[in-house]
Amino acid sequence: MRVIWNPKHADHAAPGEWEGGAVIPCYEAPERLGLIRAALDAAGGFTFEEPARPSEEVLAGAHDPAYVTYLREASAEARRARDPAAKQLWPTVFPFGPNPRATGARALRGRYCFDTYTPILPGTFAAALGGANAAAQAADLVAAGTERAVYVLTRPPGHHAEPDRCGGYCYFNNAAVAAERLSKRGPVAVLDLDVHHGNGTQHIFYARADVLTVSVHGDPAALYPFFSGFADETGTGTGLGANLNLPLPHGTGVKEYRPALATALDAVRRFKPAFLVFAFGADAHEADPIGGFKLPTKFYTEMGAAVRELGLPTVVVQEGGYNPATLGPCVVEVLKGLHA
Ligand code: Q9C
Ligand code: ZN
Repeated sequence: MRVIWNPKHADHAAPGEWEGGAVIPCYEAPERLGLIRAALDAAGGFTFEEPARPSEEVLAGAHDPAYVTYLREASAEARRARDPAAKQLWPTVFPFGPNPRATGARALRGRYCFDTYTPILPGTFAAALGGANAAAQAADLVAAGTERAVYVLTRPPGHHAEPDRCGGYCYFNNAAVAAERLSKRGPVAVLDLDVHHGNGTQHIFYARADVLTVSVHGDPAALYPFFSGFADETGTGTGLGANLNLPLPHGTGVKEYRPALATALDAVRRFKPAFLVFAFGADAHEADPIGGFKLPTKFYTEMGAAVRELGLPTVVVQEGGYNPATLGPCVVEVLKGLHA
């Protein structure tokens, strides 16, 4: 299986995340990518490629130009700073509502972000753009029909990134970049099986009838991202009916997950897409430190095989997964099931 990986990923390495009044070690760390790559190497059958020269053009349709400019300039500002504290840009105040006069540097940090897990560092823009380009390249390979499934090995992840906001460790929505690109050639379904709701992907395509978004995740009443992912969010305008959320309670195991996955796959089949984007997170695993679900490693083979059954040309995009011991094995299992 061909793997497009993001060679710029380590340019973004957050010093920590701001949780409950303290900075704690960051779950989303560069070692994640190395662990996945080592596991795929050990499993065998995977070839690794870098995307061609990164371009901002791949972001069109997924992100607002003003947000792209902000992220580029904020990363440059962090790079130029001499004081170490000024090399990390953290939001402290979030908007009360839209205010076009809120244009100061400190206002923009809150304007273009929605939580305290997603600082902007000197290399954030380059790392995020590398991931978006990896996703675009994978989409092009799958669209060309030469590959049935391509895996995008990247971090930081993407599915929480909104059209104009970073959050949840995410800056550019890699899955949305792939889906937008594929949508030029036919209807696309995005299936998101990260344990957290893919709010960014949902919102990017919320009014579109040609891109179905389906997400199975922890009930946002109790799990991040809290403000979206509820079952009654079904799309808007011509996109009404083209979003499906399947929230499941804390503690969900295989018995509860399997029927939800079947419902998600049925919705994808009924939509009759030409392409699938599979936003894959390993954080529904029983050993994940932040997910709260109870899926064992062996279920990931079944998950991959169930997705394979759809018989669709597929771009798999890496999202979350935060247990260093189980992340690699989960990815190997899901890709084995998908490709077997
Ligand atoms: N102290 C993804 O999986 N909340 N993002 C963490 C832990 C943020 C997860 C709380 C979780 C974001 C791509
Ligand atoms: Zn997640």
